[in-house]
Amino acid sequence: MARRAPEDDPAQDAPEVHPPHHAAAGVPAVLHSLRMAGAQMGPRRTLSTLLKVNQQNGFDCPGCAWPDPDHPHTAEFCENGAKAVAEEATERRIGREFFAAHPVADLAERSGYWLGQQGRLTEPMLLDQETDRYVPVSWERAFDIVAEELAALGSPDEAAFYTSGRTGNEAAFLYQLFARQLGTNNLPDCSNMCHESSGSALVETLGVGKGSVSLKDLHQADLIIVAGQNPGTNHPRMLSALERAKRAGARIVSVNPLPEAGLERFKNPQTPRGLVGGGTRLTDLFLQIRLGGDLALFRALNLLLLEAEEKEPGAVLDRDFIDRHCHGFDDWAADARTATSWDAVLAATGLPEQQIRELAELVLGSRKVIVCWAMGLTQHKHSVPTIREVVNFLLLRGNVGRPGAGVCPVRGHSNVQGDRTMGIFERPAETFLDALGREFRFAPPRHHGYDTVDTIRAMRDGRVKVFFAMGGNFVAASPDTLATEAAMRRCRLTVHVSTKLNRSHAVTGARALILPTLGRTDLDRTSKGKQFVTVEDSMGMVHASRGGLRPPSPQLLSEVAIVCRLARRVLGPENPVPWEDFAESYDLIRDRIARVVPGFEDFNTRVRAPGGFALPHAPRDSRSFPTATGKANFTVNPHTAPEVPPGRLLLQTLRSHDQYNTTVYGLDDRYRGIKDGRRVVLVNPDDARELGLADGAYTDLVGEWSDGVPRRAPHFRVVHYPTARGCAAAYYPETNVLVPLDSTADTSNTPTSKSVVIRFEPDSGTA
Ligand SMILES: Nc1nc2c(c(=O)[nH]1)N[C@H]1C(S)=C(S)[C@@H](COP(=O)(O)OP(=O)(O)OC[C@H]3O[C@@H](n4cnc5c(=O)[nH]c(N)nc54)[C@H](O)[C@@H]3O)O[C@H]1N2
Ligand SMILES: Nc1nc2c(c(=O)[nH]1)N[C@H]1C(S)=C(S)[C@@H](COP(=O)(O)OP(=O)(O)OC[C@H]3O[C@@H](n4cnc5c(=O)[nH]c(N)nc54)[C@H](O)[C@@H]3O)O[C@H]1N2
Ligand code: SF4
Ligand SMILES: [Mo]
Repeated sequence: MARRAPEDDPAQDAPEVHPPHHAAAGVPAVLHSLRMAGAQMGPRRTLSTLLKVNQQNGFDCPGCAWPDPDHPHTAEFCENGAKAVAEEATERRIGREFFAAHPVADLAERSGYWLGQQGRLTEPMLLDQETDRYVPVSWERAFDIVAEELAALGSPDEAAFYTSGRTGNEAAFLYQLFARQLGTNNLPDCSNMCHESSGSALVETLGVGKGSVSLKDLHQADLIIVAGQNPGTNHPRMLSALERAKRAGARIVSVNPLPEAGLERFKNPQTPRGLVGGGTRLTDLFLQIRLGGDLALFRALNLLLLEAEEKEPGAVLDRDFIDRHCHGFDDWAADARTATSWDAVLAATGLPEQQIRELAELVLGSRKVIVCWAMGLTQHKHSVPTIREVVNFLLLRGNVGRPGAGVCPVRGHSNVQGDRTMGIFERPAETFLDALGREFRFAPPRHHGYDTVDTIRAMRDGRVKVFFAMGGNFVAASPDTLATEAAMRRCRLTVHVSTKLNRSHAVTGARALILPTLGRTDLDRTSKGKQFVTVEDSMGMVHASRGGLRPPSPQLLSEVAIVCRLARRVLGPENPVPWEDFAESYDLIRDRIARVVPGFEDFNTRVRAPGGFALPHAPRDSRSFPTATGKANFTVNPHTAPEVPPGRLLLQTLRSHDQYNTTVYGLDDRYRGIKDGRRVVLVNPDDARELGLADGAYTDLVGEWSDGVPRRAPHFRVVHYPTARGCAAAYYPETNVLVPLDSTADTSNTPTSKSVVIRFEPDSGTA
């Protein structure tokens, strides 16, 4: 199990540790981003490329799904956006010589960091099993191979088509059309591991699985609760919005086991005050909650609101809204009154009762409330009930569907929300399939497909034999690394449409293809001229993205072209979909989207307007709720909290400041004071003392789960860190080996990456 990385692959297990920071951004962020971008792109390309990020005629930042302001600054990007751009627009290249020099066994020994640092992929490659090396292959031959393997399947459901959330709307729409014309709904995506719990909870309670607020709402709110999210690292420009709200008088509450620097104080690099002054203090109240304690917190908060209403009827709850627009209030209230136990709340949250009362007072003093959240709320067993309880909280005072108020699940990948809107979903709505079938004159499959976890199970059991990925790094991002790798190796064929090398190219099926593609920053030109793609941000704004850089190699095809050529090859010349025309003119694809997907009427015209357009959102626009009851649903969510046996801690697996999911940009986590290493485990000093874990000691992390399978992540440096008691933190994907495949959220089936029970065992050596 223990292995030593090759000489030129820096060891990531000898970090320097400094005290955590208390403010985010400022001058160091600017310098840091320029340094990283300069190293990948050189000074000229750095400047010209970065000035096109998030501009009207530029490209959408591939960093995250945070929306752009109406009036962008000249430099409308953040430190991590710059890193995401640099990672893609790098001038480093890898071609056939690289693959000739590195057998797959060698690639499999490398760190994800090293793989990503090699540069952009430049030509299609096929794994040659004889020599254990990738060799060049023509596009024609590559598509033939996929077609042969698909034709050999007993059923189209023996193939799975994964999507990561960077893929633009046009490619996503065609990709799902291709899968459904083939006859399967096996369309797992990164969302299954990400905000699926938000979608599940919001569809059931509000009727729309997306956030209900715009940037303007955020600017106008009186109270913003940020729970389970680290925007300073993962959505840095959200800090500008929080700063603006704060200046307008909003209060900000952060709910997090970690005191994240970005939520404490923000030094806005776009303002002189941010560059030279002390910046803006953001958080008014910090609730240092235990992992998985949020359901208990919101239950308690809601009970306090109910009690306040009972003391002063009519003064607290929005009775008019509840009566007119909601369903299930009485059942909810009966449960809240009788079944909330303060002992259970205090144990689950680890918070003093006084702090929860303080939060309730803030709520009572605020007319317009928004709750923002990310992975800290979505990756637990009880995530769906937790988010449903957040909805109860907002409904009580009518905080949905009016300015300055609402739900704000902050999405991750830059087009993950758009991909879902385009039909990348293993459980599509009947109405969507009806429209798709009508438009393209075919009968889409109606039975549900596999999500990410079910795809892994199916590959493991030999029920899925061809795995195709439109972007992403399935092997490293998925839970239970060893189980996922074994599943992947059982496939007959694995195919990755990718921009950069990653671990999923090194752990493959019997046959494997790497299909290199254009990224967001690349110019996409066809016989019909320059093409652009479109994306949807976390707040339902759709806009155009135009890459401008000369592609890394003339051999690359766009994602759209890859889908079109593959579909034609697999579905045959008789297939009536005009794949060839779509590949040349993306306007033709948008015309079809306009006819199939509600809200995209007149797509081609509206998306050309500066700033794009907003998709409809019934609860936000008209306080109508397309749920099963036709109203916004209050739901009863019984108390649940993770149980941790004595001598164990609950581990969350999270992101450092120098990574984008499985892409590691560098080895520092600046705000948390970690430098030059990633194998660290953050432990509360009091827990560490009880467990005999000295700061600086090395330890193995061993996962505990009811299936009894041993799961070990060796050789982590202990860092005494001010996290909540009973909780630990370590980076993903190094710790994915500890997340059991079958430990998933109820309803959404999302892996429980934020609650893994671990024990500590003596260091077994190098990782
Ligand atoms: N630079 C950069 N940007 C990114 C990404 C990236 O990797 N790098 N990834 C993108 C993607 S795909 C996504 S989904 C988002 C992820 O954005 P985040 O969700 O912010 O990412 P995580 O690092 O997983 O951080 C989870 C946060 O929730 C807290 N937390 C964990 N468990 C709990 C809990 O039980 N309760 C509460 N209240 N808090 C908890 C953690 O302490 C941490 O602050 O970011 C996107 N943006
Ligand atoms: N333990 C643990 N596991 C997690 C999480 C966690 O918090 N903890 N978070 C989960 C979450 S929120 C998510 S979203 C998933 C992420 O899962 P994925 O989306 O599968 O993973 P990424 O690391 O974002 O994928 C990076 C790869 O995408 C490719 N790529 C980049 N840009 C493009 C492009 O424009 N086109 C194409 N075709 N390819 C491109 C590159 O080859 C790069 O190596 O991981 C999940 N896994
Ligand atoms: S906040 Fe996200 S989308 Fe905006 S510039 Fe930063 S990384 Fe890019
Ligand atoms: Mo995500």
